[in-house]
Amino acid sequence: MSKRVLVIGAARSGLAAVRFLRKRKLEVILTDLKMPLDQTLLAELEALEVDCIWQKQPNVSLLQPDFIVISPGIPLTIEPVKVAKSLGIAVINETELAYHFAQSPFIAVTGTNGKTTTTTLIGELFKNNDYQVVLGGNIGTPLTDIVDQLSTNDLIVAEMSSFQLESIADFRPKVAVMLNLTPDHLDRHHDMVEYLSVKARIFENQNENDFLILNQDEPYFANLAQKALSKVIFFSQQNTLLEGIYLENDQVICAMNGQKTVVIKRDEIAIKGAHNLQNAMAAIAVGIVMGLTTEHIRYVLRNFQGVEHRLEKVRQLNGVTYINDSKGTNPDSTIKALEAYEQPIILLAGGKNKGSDFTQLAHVIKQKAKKVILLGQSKEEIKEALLKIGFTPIEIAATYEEAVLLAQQAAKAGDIVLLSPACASWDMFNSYEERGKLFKKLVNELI
Ligand code: UMA
Repeated sequence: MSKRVLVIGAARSGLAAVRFLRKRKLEVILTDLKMPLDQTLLAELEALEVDCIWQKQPNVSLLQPDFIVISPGIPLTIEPVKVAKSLGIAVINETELAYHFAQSPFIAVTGTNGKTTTTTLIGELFKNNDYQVVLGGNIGTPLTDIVDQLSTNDLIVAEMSSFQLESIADFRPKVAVMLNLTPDHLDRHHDMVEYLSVKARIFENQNENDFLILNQDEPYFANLAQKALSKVIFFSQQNTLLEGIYLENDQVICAMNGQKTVVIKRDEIAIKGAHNLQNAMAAIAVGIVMGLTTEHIRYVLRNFQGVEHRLEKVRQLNGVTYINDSKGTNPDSTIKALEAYEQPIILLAGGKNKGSDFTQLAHVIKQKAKKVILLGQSKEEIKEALLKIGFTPIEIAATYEEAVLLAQQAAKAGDIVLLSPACASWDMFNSYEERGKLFKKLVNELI
């Protein structure tokens, strides 16, 4: 008898899971609290013979699925998951599903910030290197969309969010990377202890044949190495290491198996800023443990220009540079963006707060920004944090159109207009990509 799977969430992850499961002839029930408006999608689901339950939570006791695939954005506290757990029904996510069917090894990257840049950079390292390499996961492409294209000789580089790691079971990457940890998603994970323990699941199934690349400068990671069965490779901007990747006289050094090699000079790395050095060092460690030459790694690092929506230069107009950092979805990420520039900054911020506190961000804004334009659900909260420390050049905008015009009016030649919201996009958009694309469109229309 064919297995029956309940897929919860009919957006990117859920729909990919549905197509993947139907391809394997499993019976699928798809549910979502919203009914899709896209008629082509509804017709496709009908053609795929998927049973759909819209606009209510599914009754798991009644449906009796063999297992559930839940979308990452849905918290595990919803009633159907509670019922499933009480009935002993496994709840996994689509990454875990992809993992079960994948023949290729996984390199998995997690951390609060820098995941997308590091994942993309690792992808670049392995391109043209006899591997077929694909990127997926939190970066936007569901992993079930790509696993079938690859063989045992290829590589999957997966960006893994805490939401995805929360519902893995057997997921075991050949190389796991942990970049950093700062407060984020605390509306779902409650506190930093829980957030760290979810992130640390990335290496829970690894064994001595696998690698864990760990940022030694991250205080939250201090006790993780001893919990890992895999071989731990540290990287550090602060300490000299007997083994690992570290910085010495502004050069990135790789110390491995008793040998010390200069990988690259810091200023040769095309992506700038201390946070990008962290990303580059993690990627170097991955390249080294996977057998790439330092010459090749150096070549890629000299040429890699970064990713869309992350400190992305949109345009220069009348001497003002417009930067899209829509991927700055938590305060720490926006702090890093502000710190990356020396010029006066007009900051566009605000969106859906994920349980963050804006006090530290307010202090950095006071040092780095000449004006802040606030939008979205969290605008009053950020305004309050700024006023509390005496920063007053604040304007509130109702729309992105208004915010971009206000920024243009306030900017003088030599200034930076920076969109780095410090919040999720979900109050006004479906994704940070949609938010970034609108910002870029509006900036490109300015005269
Ligand atoms: N829904 C229900 N029941 C509920 C709650 C929601 O049915 O109780 C439905 C919603 O109506 C909606 C769907 O669930 O239709 C949304 O699912 P989702 O939020 O998981 O969205 P997807 O489009 O499937 O995107 C997900 C990831 N989203 C999140 O983790 C929030 C994407 O990460 C990822 O790229 C994609 O899968 C493909 O793997 C985005 C993200 O914002 C980039 N990630 C967070 C971040 O980076 O901070 C973690």
